[in-house]
Amino acid sequence: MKEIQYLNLTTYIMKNKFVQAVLVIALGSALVTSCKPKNSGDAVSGDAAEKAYVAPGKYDEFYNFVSGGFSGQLSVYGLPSGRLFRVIPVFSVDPEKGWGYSEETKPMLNTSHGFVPWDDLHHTEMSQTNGEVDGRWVFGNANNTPRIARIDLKTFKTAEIIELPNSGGNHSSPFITENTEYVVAGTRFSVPADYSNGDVPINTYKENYKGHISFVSVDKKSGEMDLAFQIVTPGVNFDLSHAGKGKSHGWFFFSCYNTEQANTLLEVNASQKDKDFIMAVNWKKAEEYIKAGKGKKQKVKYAHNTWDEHTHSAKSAMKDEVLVLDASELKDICYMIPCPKSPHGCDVDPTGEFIVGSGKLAALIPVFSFDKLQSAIKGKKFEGNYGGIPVVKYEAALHGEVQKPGLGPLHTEFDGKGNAYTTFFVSSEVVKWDIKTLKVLDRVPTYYSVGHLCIPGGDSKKPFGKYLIAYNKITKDRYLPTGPELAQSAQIFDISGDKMKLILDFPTIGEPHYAQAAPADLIRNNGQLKFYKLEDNKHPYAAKGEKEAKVVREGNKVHVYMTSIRSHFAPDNIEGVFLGDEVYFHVTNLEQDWDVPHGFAVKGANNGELLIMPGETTTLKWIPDRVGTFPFYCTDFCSALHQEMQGYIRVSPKGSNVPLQFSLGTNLPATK
Ligand code: CUK
Ligand code: CUA
Repeated sequence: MKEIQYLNLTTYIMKNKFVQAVLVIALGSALVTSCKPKNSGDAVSGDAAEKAYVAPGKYDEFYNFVSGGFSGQLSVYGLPSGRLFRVIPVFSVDPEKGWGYSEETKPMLNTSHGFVPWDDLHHTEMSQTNGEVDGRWVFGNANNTPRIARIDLKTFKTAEIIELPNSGGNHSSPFITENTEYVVAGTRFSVPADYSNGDVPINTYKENYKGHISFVSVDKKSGEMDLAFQIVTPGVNFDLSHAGKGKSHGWFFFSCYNTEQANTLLEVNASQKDKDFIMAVNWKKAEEYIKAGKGKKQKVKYAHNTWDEHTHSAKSAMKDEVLVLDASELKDICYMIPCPKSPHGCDVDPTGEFIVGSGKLAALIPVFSFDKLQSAIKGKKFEGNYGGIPVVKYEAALHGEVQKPGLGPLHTEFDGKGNAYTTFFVSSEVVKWDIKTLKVLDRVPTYYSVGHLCIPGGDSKKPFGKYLIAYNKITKDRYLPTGPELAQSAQIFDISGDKMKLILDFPTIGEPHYAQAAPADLIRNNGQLKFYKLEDNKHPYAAKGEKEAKVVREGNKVHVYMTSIRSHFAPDNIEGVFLGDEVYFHVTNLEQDWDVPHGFAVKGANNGELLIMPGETTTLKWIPDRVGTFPFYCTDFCSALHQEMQGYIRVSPKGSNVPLQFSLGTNLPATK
């Protein structure tokens, strides 16, 4: 589809209400199918590929933290090589690492709905200090059962998950303020608040459905999160957001669509209005109102799960209250800025002056000015209100529009040199433009249908504008086929020169949405943990040496205090377990050296394996389902005699007289 046709089509839709619905559907399917750029075969030229080459044994320049979308995980790649280092389980169970399978990790996935072993992770955001990426934590959002996770970059492990009440679809999340004061979450699906009666006819959306924006505070030292307050808004769909920075520090910007407040066939009914909104939130002001006691206490229920590095265990606490500010009552915390046609990405440039809205159905990119917004608010340049929230006049807040940039703008990142880079889903390209003059400077095709993009530090005050990574939705014909489902992909562009140059593409895990990247040294030298110190191990079932290994019966529960070291378990022969028992293997890895995990698996376990880091204790619950003898073994090739790292557990009928006994290196006395 050509740009000009698209523009005519848009104008036509505007003028002719009768055909509006039908044509919006057509546009919608254009968004889904997208156009394919020409010359997709020979995209990498000359010495370009060399730039992505990182020789064996050499380190990459950047870490890249990439959301896994519907995989619920976070993957860690190196840039520019595109090498995959690790998949960090966050919201989804991962049998490879025992995440959600070991007894210690199960509480991390607890919610007010019980154990939820999956979610949809779209956005990653790294912690910042003074607006710069600081390499301490990376946050991720759960879309489906609203949650925010904090991943510790010393251990590359999920350290905390907090659930969000009053929300449905936590999409506009987890974006942070410039000193990581808050991580925010805007609900994609407005819903009746948890503290109201939700058993209402769906067609009462306008009156009963509400949006909630959550401000989750982050402790400066520990990183621990706390739901500080929420702001209730009219029912709309909050899509994305970014914090102000520098001069706009203290503000947050949220894109919202479906300001039509439709609750059916949104592809038509939520595309009626010429403009939706970007909601500007003065969170400093909101903080003042909270301090002044203006927040209403509301009864809700949400889980807060934390990981303790000393007990190697998670705790889940259920909370029951939240403070809510009403945006329609407190007139100076929220302002709506009109933004053309279903805005998606909402991005703030490194100076904090420019706010970019990307209307999925718009044929231009509006860029708003923070200074102009401030004087518009002061001068009350409003055009009425939306559900009690003042609507600032479009022109009064507008810096300008990028004309004819491409089709279907989604997301924008910055290089710190005055340039913005926007992805276009429909026209499958990344477009570089000048933030001040709004002139298009360069465009490159992507293969195909790019969603998010990432420049290391690209949404902070200090971008490292050397590489740009585009995350694509469709890879038809790019890789060897793998049946009906094909890999999504990332493509790395060198953006150090005037023109963007493709240097590498590689398939990704799950569906990548947003990603963050930071200089490798920042994370490598942040005090990376190499192993857990045994003397600090406070796990209640730890065995800190083979002498402490034992098997203890408590009713029908059998606790095995087991140790693992190259290349045996202690104990490795266990008898006196009966059908109907619940067996808990608490395995402590006695190694005190980097990179020597041991694994543990037992036949018939309806469970994952354990993968136990040096100095750590981890528990596998096993309920034997039959009488017999069952082997267990180490799953991680830990030494030349790894295959010797094994043992047996004997299960006897209930009521049999086999005594509980265990051994290592000696034979147990024979019992019938
Ligand atoms: S969304 Cu994925 S392409 Cu969920 Cu951030 Cu825009
Ligand atoms: Cu321990 Cu293999």
